[in-house]
Amino acid sequence: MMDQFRLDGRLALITGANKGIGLGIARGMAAAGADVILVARNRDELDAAAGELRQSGRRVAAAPFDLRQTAEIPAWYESLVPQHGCPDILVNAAGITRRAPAEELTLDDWNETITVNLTAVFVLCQAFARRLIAAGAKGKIINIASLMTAATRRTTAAYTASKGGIGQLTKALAIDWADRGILVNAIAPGYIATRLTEPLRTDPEFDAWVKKRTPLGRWGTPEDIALPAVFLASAASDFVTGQVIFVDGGWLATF
Ligand code: GCO
Repeated sequence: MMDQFRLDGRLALITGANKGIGLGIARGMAAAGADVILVARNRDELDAAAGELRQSGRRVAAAPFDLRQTAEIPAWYESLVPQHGCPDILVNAAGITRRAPAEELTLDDWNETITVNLTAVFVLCQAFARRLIAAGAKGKIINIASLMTAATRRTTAAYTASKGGIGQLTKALAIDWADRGILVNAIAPGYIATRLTEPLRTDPEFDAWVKKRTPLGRWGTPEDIALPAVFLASAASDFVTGQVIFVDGGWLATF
């Protein structure tokens, strides 16, 4: 029964895998037996992550790519398959934020945030699903949403809109692809200690607020997200699709 949580023989493509939540999930999936394809813009960081993960004994590939180039995603994805095989797990963990009061947010910052956090996720899900549908194969998609899929705070309009979209896109794709055996879910992290939140953690007032506002009293870690992701990638979640699972330390359970 517990082997249902294993990922042996699976191939996971993970974006944002050079750091933070994406790297944490890559570590968890490799430990559960999956081979992994790591995707990020920064080639040096990606190579370092791949080098570390190869110690797990799994096949690990580094596939540098700039997800802002959304029109190039289909051809890039197709180029990976002959080299590495056809992924049956997709983790969309890449994400950016451009914090500013809504009245000051530039159109470029809005567009870049929506492009990376939402449009690229849709296009990559489409490329992933097309391959599996053509092969009559099943698969699992895990999108990384956010507390801001359900709530928000000042200066985060673009990020909040993108993560709200991720919550609903997850459900839409789950319903479109349920009859193809492609299950689509999202993990919505609370405040996690990553590079993206570093400016907030180093702000003593913000740090104290997060620790007070989070019922479990701490910032989350990428490892807190890794095992829920392994669960959603594994056979243990074969009746779970279209769900947004909040891994937020209890944040949204209280006011
Ligand atoms: C912020 C943070 C949040 C977190 C996370 C919370 O500016 O408040 O960056 O957006 O990154 O998404 O779930």
